[in-house]
Parts: sequence; structure tokens; C-alpha cells
Amino acid sequence: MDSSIRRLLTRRGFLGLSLGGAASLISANILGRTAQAQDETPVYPTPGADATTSMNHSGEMAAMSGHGNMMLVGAVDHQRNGFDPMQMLVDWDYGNLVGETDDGRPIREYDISAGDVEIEIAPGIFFPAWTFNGRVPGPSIRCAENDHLRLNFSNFSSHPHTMHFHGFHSAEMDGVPGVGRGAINPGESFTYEFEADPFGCHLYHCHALPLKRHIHKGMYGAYVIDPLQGRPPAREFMMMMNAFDTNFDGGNEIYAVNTVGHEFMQRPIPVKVGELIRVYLINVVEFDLINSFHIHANFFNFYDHGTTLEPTGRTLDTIMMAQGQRGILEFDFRWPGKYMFHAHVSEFAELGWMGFFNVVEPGDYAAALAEVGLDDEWDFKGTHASTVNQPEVS
Ligand SMILES: [Cu+2]
Repeated sequence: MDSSIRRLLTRRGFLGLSLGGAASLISANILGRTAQAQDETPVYPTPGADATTSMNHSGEMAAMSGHGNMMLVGAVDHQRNGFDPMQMLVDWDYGNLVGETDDGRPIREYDISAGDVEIEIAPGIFFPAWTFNGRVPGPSIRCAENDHLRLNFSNFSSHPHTMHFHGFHSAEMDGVPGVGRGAINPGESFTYEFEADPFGCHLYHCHALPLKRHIHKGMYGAYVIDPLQGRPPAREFMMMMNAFDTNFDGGNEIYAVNTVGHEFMQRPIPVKVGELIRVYLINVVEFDLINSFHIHANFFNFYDHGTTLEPTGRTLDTIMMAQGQRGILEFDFRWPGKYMFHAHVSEFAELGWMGFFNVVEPGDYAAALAEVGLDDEWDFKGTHASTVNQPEVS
């Protein structure tokens, strides 16, 4: 047994064998690939092709990077899950505009429910999640600065939960046990109400106890507030860095952006050469102190917490985040091709947190969308995400 296999077996407890056959199957696949990677040219599956058969010796994508062959094999059933990580990149919940405040600000109302749902986080690996609106992460709440938000929360789960938003609000609306309404018991509901402030890239999560269990079970989501003056037109993506402790030993077995490990390896994210890309990046990974985002062959500007209009960091290719930290990344690609992005914590990358951008010329964009099962609607949502008026993305 080589050392990398031994490390996976001991440190990760064989990816949670208690989950049964499906887990062991995928574990065997990972370990098999690990062993294979020792003496063969590392390759990646060709996007759009069957993942198993594409793990061959063509070396087509291996030529583009030097990473090892540590890929989750197979495909997750997004339809069964009821959500798709690719759609989550551009799928914002703007709530319903139900009126105006006395001083003329929009009132946005959101309906959010908690429920216990089993989700597939990697091919064949199922996780008993606690969810907001049946998905992990929960809905990506989006609004404009100073909007009045009304969040109707109903708990259909078997455990008490709360919704705790990052942002300015009164103690009663903080969603913390023992303060104000506190924990919302199964079968009960509560309406959180506050102004959207300050603008930025924020998050919300359950704050019931034990906190680490409620968060890692999947109870979190993006909360993005647009500045009144807007930001420059861009293709916008929401990326939630998350992870799952499948055997409940206090360490994670699967890491991802938007829940499904290696999803964007198998389905590279289509973008165009030269267009501005804006990523709302949030880290909610429990149990590990630091996570990170690294982009290949490129550099980005960074807006810490998204609370400024000018970058707080310029010309970076790696940013590290503790749990709850977030920010906005802006970049564009100079040349067509497939470019990796991943945690620069190599272990996380190997266990799922790694993906590709597929950068193409504008004339090739429709084909790039079709290659990963996307259409014009996805393109439109990505380029028209802001709640404030902004010029068209060219
Ligand atoms: Cu909870």
C-alpha cells in the first residue's frame, strides 16, 4: 500500500464506510485512481464525456496542468437532488416585491423553510442534510442596499433552527438561541425583518446549538446586497466553499464549491475571453481552520467582504479564508482554454474542491454552454444578476 492510500485510509477513515456500499464503491474508485496515479500519466475526464471511460490515457487535459489523478468518478443526479451546482452559480432569490416602506424603499419578502433532506454530494455518496428550501447551500438571497427585507421562516425539520444573517440588525432579529424569539421549534415559524445593510457579499446560517453541527449539515446560504450605485457590468457567479463530514467524526470527507465534489471538473464553467467575471465567494467549511481559492494563469482583484467599491487587494491569485469570511473576486481571461481554480489546500482539492473555467471566444460560447448542459437562460442570469440598474454586459 503506497503512502497516499495509507494517508487517505487513516486520516479520512475510508471516507465513511459506515455509509455502506455506495460509499465504499466510490472510495474504491478514488483509491484505485490514487494508485493508478503513482505510475501513469495523470489525466482528467474530458468534459461532457462519460467520466469513467474518459479516465483514460489520452492525456489531453493532463497536458494543461500538473495535478495528480484524484478525481471523484461518476456523476451526481442533480434532478434527484433538486438542485444543480452549475445553476447555483447564477440562481439568485430576489424575493417578492410586496410594497414600499413609508419612505419609499422596496419591501422584499422571502419564504424560507427548513427541512431534513438526503442529498448526493459526490457520485454515490449521500448525506443526511438539514436544508433551507431543500437545497445546500440554501437560496442565494439578493437585494439592494437599504431594501426592507421580510424573511418568513418556517421550520419543517425535526430539530429547532434559526436564521442568523450577517449584517446590521437589532438583537431581536439576530437569530440566536435565547435572544428575541430565539430557536424556532419544529412546526413553528417566525418572520425576520430588517434593512439590507451594509452592501457586500454576506451570508446567513442557522445558529442553533450545537452550532458546528447545524452549519455543517447544510444550513447556510449567500446573502448579497448590491450597492445603490451598482458595480460595473460583469458575469457574476456565487461560489459557496463547503464541505461534508460524512462519517460524523469531526473531519470532512468531501470538499466542494456549491456542494458537489469535482462538479466543475466534469462540467467546466463557460466564460468568454476578455469579459469581466465577478465571483461572490464565501467560505462555510466547518472543522478546518483555513480554506482558500486559487486561480490558474490569472490574477484577480479582491473586495474583502464586498463592502467597498474599490478593491482591498489587487493582483492576487490566491486568497485564504477562515469560516464565515467572504469577498468578491474580479478577473478576466486573456486567452481561450481550460483554466483550473481550486483550494490551495491540496488535500481539499483532491477531495472535491477543484474545477475548471472553460474560456472561449464569444462565437464559440453557445457550443460551450451546450457542452455542459446549459442554455441562453443561464447566460442571461449570469449577466443580469444585479438588483440595481446597470449597463448591458458586452
Ligand atoms: Cu439549525
